[in-house]
Amino acid sequence: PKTIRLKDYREPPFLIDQVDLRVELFEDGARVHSRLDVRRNPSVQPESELHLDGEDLKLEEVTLNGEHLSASRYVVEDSQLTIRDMPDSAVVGVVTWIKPQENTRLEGLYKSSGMFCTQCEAEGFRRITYYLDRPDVMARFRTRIEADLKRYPILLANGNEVDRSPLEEGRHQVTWEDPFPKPAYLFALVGGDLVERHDSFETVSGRNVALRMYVEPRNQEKCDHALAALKRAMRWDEEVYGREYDLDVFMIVAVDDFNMGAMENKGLNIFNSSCVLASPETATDAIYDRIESIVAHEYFHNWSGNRVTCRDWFQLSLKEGFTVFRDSEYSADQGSRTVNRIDSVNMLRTAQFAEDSGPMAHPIRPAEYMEITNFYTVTIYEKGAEVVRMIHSLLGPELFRAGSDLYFERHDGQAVTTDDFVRAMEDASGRDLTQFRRWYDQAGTPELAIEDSYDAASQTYRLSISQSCPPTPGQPEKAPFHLPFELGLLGTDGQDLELQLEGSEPSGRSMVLDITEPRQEFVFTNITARPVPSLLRGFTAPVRLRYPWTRDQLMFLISHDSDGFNRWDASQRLATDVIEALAEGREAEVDARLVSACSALLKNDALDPALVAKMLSLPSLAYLIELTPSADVLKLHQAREQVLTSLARSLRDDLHEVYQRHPAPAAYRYTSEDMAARALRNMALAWLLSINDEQALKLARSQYGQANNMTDRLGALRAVVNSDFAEARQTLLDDFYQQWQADPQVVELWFAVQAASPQAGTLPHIKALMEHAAFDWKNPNKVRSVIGAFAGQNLVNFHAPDGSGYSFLAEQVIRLDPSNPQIAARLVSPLTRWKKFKPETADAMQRALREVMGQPKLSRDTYEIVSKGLS
Ligand code: BAL
Ligand code: ZN
Repeated sequence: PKTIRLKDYREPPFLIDQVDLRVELFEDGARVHSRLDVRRNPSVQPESELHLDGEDLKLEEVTLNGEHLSASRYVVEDSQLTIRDMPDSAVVGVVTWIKPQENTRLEGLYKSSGMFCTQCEAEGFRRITYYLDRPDVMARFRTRIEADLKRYPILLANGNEVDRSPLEEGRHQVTWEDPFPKPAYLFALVGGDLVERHDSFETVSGRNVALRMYVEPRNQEKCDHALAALKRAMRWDEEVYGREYDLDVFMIVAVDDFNMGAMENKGLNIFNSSCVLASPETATDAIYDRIESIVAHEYFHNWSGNRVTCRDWFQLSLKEGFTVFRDSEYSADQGSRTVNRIDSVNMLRTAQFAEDSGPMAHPIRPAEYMEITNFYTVTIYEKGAEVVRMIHSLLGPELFRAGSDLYFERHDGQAVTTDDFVRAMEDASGRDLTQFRRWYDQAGTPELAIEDSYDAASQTYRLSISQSCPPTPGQPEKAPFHLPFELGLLGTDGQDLELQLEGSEPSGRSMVLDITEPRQEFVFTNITARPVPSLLRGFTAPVRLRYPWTRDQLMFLISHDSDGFNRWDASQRLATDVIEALAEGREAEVDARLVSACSALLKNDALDPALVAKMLSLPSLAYLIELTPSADVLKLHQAREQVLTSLARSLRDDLHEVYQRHPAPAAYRYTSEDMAARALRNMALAWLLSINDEQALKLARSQYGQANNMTDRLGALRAVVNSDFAEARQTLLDDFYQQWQADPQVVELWFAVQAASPQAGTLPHIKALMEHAAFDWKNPNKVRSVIGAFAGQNLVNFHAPDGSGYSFLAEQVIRLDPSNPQIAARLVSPLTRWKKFKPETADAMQRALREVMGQPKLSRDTYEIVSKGLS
């Protein structure tokens, strides 16, 4: 496969102003009639040939200004249609025949549970018709869809509906017009027998927007949460960013078979069912939160992505990083800001740091790719959001808002670059972000090493911060980054000290330092005793932080830090330190200080219970592996289990007390308060079942039976499944399936609980799940909930010492690759992390990768990941 490079970017030689599509949907295929108003791009060197992208299309007709083109005027190749002697402007007509029914890649137009739907980002539109399928070609679309009226009463496309009429033979047509020029990746079309849920929203300027959600009839009770979240997000974007919605209608469609979470098509967002449908009985709190943030994310794209879009796919983080930052701030404003930040950072430090230290490490603006769908990564999204967050911290909220206003105003209707975004921030703020731009083209996670000293005589405290960044593929050396670093200093009473840098005015009790040099020193004055530093408060930069806190200092921060995030971080560092010491055999017993810290947390009524639950959660095995240079998974797992069971034994009474103190209310409410109570209750249950506590088993059975919501039901089920109570495990699993087998989303939870269980998740069991009637190779959610959950969450079984987990995964990837390469490429990535593990493990992982690599006809998607994984 060919490597595509940013440095080769050229403006398109032709532009398209208007697209008229007529899409005829049939049971054996679809015919697409397209008319493109094409003109030569005046700002580039003229080319005589027009090259249109196309894949898996059967070309039926080509016309130029309505005249049939003779065979000598055009050439059809594998992935393009070339028209020779193209005039300066012309209407290009193309008719293609496609087979949505056979489209298992789920890119372009396909069928899912009887409905037609599309996914065009990044390069799916070329699987519908021949087109200049690149984001810098923006056109106005008019879309006429024709289909059988009975089977497909609902026909949707982007924009506003402008016409509908019956046709012969029981068919009908609906025509849509989108007044906003857009790239083809934002095109969407839906045809199906769906029910419609209505709502409405009055914008800040008083315009009424019809909100409509389209779902299969069985899901009509599951729309309330998404619609409520949508309205909250619309209001928030007006208030926080001054962004108003711009069409008369905003539509959401839920689809069962979907490669991603959702897609921001203009005016017609299409969602994976699992990211939009919820009822208290079927969705957990985590799913409610996920829906809240994804609905907001897709809606926010209307400005950050659609009105202002990307020039090319190297700029993907322009819209994704910014939009993730926007949605995470939105979520923070809905519930607990601290807990929200903890969740984001936890995922960043576990998944993104791992990616950034592996073979697929890439800057948030990559320089090259083979297959762009491989770059919808935690780096582009989550690290991209952290980079925007740093701009926000460096500029402050007012100047950041001025920058975003300028960006939207300056670039509305354009396809632009990350550099345009940074320039708008600079121009609005007067700040120089030249050095800061390195975040866009240097990969890798910077490391900050902190040293300090206290001088009692002069009452000064000296802090030195050194930064470095390890090499990443193609980037052996890194220049220093510019980053904001927030800190506080705790006095002996646990209070934040007044901070005053030598030669400066006092600057409050928490301050943000500008870090730009390889090494910088800061001297704080009037410090009367050696303080405990609280560093990188709120995680102001995506870096690894090294400072030799003692366990006593961490205990002190856990009890006193005024920064909630750092309180949590201290709890994680303490637990990590204890687990690592056990895993390495440096200590044999669990440090009593950890037990006493947890005991104090369990009894603490003053702290937000949601924060308490987070602080009590032990670092995940994935995170522990990420921190360890040559990880021995089994040893880390055993050490972590030893800590868990020892805590549960020592704190048994406290845990029972916590469980009783947080009873389930009569009705489910999606509030921070109730979610925190559920989190604590279910954590206590899981801990108690980890020591096979008989009384807890009774509680779990009764919670499972009486729960009025899926968080509690699944919490009880998971705790039992992960315990040694084999009989109860089977009884509850059988009961759960009996009760919920008709609901695919709940069945996915049922699969995932088993596939991720360190107990039940042995390979034969996983294989049995794949033979289950409810498993479906064509449905990405099912594949993810069994194979993905096994390889991504069941680390102790996936990394079984005999290597069986690796060859199993290789086998599944090989099987999936021909039908859905996007999913196959995602699934294979855990194997590419082999450098993290001890040598025998690393060898076995590479062998599995080579097995995949040895397959003839590997997709471009999987080839890129595996070949980079082996290098
Ligand atoms: N643009 C792909 C899905 C999303 O990030 O919203
Ligand atoms: Zn997005």
